[in-house]
Amino acid sequence: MEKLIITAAICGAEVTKEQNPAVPYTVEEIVREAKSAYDAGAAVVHVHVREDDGTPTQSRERFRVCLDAIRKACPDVILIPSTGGAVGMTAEERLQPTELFPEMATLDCGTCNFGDEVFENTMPMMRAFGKRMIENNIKPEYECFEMGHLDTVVRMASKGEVPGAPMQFNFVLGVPGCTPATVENLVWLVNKIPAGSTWTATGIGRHAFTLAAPTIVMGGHVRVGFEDNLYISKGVLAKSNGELVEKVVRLAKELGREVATPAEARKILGLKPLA
Ligand code: KMH
Ligand code: ZN
Repeated sequence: MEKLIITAAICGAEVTKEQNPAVPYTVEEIVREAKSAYDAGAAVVHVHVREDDGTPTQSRERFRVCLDAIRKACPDVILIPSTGGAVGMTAEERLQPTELFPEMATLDCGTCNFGDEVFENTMPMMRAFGKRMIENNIKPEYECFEMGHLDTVVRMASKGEVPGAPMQFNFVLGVPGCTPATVENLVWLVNKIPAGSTWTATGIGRHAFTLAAPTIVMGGHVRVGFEDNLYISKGVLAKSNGELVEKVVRLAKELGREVATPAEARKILGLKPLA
């Protein structure tokens, strides 16, 4: 079986230090959390950025500073900046990190409920995001929160509206209001991806590790991190993103799956090797 790519979603836009004091806001804290995940075995870091007070931002300059600082600490890591940002941000605001020409970025595949709010990703917005990623040669990670998101983005790829094969999907399951994090739903989604695609699964909250285990067995890749889950076990806050990644590494070891280095992950994802 292909080696396992572990992604760490270190920060997100919604979680706060009140919920877990280790949630990073400042550049230094973001680098600390990225490094802890990288040292534990994450080949990929999914990046959101915050103002020092924790306010989510999509500022190009804040992204530039954070991405550069993470690269300095974790030289070969694959960075996937968010174009999802936080609920309520405009498309223009959200697209700012694509102006930095990252090798990858997220592309969210449809409007959905997000707890009590609505995360807006209309077809025209998605076309604009797809066009930008084609123009700037960015490989999207297609974030699917709902079953229909997968069909939508595969259809868009067939029309050339978003980058096509090989596609990388992230099935984010268990967001309140969206598709639940069950093995049945995961299998349904994985059976529908185009041949030659790669996929990652993200279980939200208490589903982080219960979805990671079947994903490891099924040959998918795993995302964990404070964006998705703040606990290492029931009622026990994780001390760092590294601790969450370490748990996935342990699961992989027990289940006989090797963990990919960033260079191996680049190959699996069809990215260019680093010069
Ligand atoms: N913060 C969520 C509303 C992404 O990074 O592309 C959206 C999100 C998805 O986190
Ligand atoms: Zn995100």
